[in-house]
Amino acid sequence: MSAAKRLRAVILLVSVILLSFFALLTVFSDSYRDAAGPFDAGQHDLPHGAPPPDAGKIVESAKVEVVHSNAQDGSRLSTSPTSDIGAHPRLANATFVILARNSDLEGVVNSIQEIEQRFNARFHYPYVLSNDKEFTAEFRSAISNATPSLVEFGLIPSADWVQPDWIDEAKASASRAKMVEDGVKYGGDVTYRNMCRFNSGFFYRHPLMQKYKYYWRIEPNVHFLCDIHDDPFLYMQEHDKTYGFTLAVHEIRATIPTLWDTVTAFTDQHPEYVAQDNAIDFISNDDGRNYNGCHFWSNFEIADMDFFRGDAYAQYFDFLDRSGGYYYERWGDAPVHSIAVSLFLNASQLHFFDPIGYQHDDWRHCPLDRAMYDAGNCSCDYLKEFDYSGGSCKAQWDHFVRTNGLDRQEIAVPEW
Ligand SMILES: Nc1nc2c(ncn2[C@@H]2O[C@H](COP(=O)(O)OP(=O)(O)OP(=O)(O)O)[C@@H](O)[C@H]2O)c(=O)[nH]1
Ligand SMILES: [Mg+2]
Repeated sequence: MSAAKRLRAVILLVSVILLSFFALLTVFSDSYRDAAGPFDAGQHDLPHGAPPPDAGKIVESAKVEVVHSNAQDGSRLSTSPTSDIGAHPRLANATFVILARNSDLEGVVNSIQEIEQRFNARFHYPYVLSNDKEFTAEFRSAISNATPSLVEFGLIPSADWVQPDWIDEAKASASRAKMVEDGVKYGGDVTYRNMCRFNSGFFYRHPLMQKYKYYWRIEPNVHFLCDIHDDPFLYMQEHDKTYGFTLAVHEIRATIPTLWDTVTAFTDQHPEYVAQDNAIDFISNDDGRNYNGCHFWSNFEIADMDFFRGDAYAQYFDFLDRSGGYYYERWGDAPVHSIAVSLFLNASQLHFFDPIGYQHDDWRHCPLDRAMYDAGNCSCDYLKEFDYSGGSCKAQWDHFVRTNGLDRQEIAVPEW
């Protein structure tokens, strides 16, 4: 063998060894991440606004070439137009978030399939699923099969989930018994209370959520009734919106007897957190003396976690939590979120997403604008929607928007 041939053979051999080494490394790191599940924190402590670290993986599986943009806040990725599935060219730093039990598997798959079909097959936003118990291998694999996007599964630390030990259990159980007697929905259920507390004050602190700024909350067995052509996250980002909703409803009074008194005790101590142009007139009919029970239905939320991670909300949540109302009553995360965004944000930062057709249980919203109804290929019956029926607060929202001149701003951006 000549010297040149020998050299070529050596180079070939070294290349093969190196390639095998890198292939093994990739397989090992993927399976490590899958097995790690519960909050592999080291991987996730990126600053807010940073692009998802695994974004390459998201689109790689969808055969789209990814280019990290040079945007100053680093919050966007741009994809090349070579996609064979028509990927949207821009992404916000955002994720879907789903809290679920292993027993919710079918419902979660249904919800993911619908949001993929109506929206995410073109956008490829990732998903974060969390659970107070380990997700089973079956759950993980079925969910991962429902979308080509990145899916991460997290275990909720028990301190963020279980009833805190400073709650007086005798008092809490007496209150649960009374609610059961009174027929209050979920009145006797401690895990429901854990869930409401987690969704109020912990989901956005979860290590898997740290790298994201915006989230879109999804629940098992919800329905997306229209095609969503544009990106709601980008809409939020570009129009300085912090909290977006589709349904607004009345709370069950028996679940929140002292919530408003507790909120006003907090705002008396911290008037500096109340925004100048807040939306108090949406949640109160008498200038703040009483809560009217209106809240944005939190099973659908698109929101900016910088708000929840900020001082106002952190202190507000701690104050409410320490009062014990999650367990001595049955405070829901929906009124807790809604009161906070209505008081601590300017009303212009709240947004009603009319084009997003959405259904949870029997309550649904379909676009009120007929043109959107047609353009979105909506599958819902216009006559059956909930917006102006008894339990809805949409009329209060309309009134609030009109009397504060916010409708003019909404009209200025007709696409949403
Ligand atoms: N991991 C976990 N998730 C839960 C638990 N309880 C509720 N969830 C999830 O929390 C979300 C809200 O729970 P739901 O039971 O739908 O509560 P809801 O929407 O107020 O009530 P419904 O009208 O019955 O849907 C759903 O995504 C559930 O899957 C629980 O004990 N563990
Ligand atoms: Mg639900």
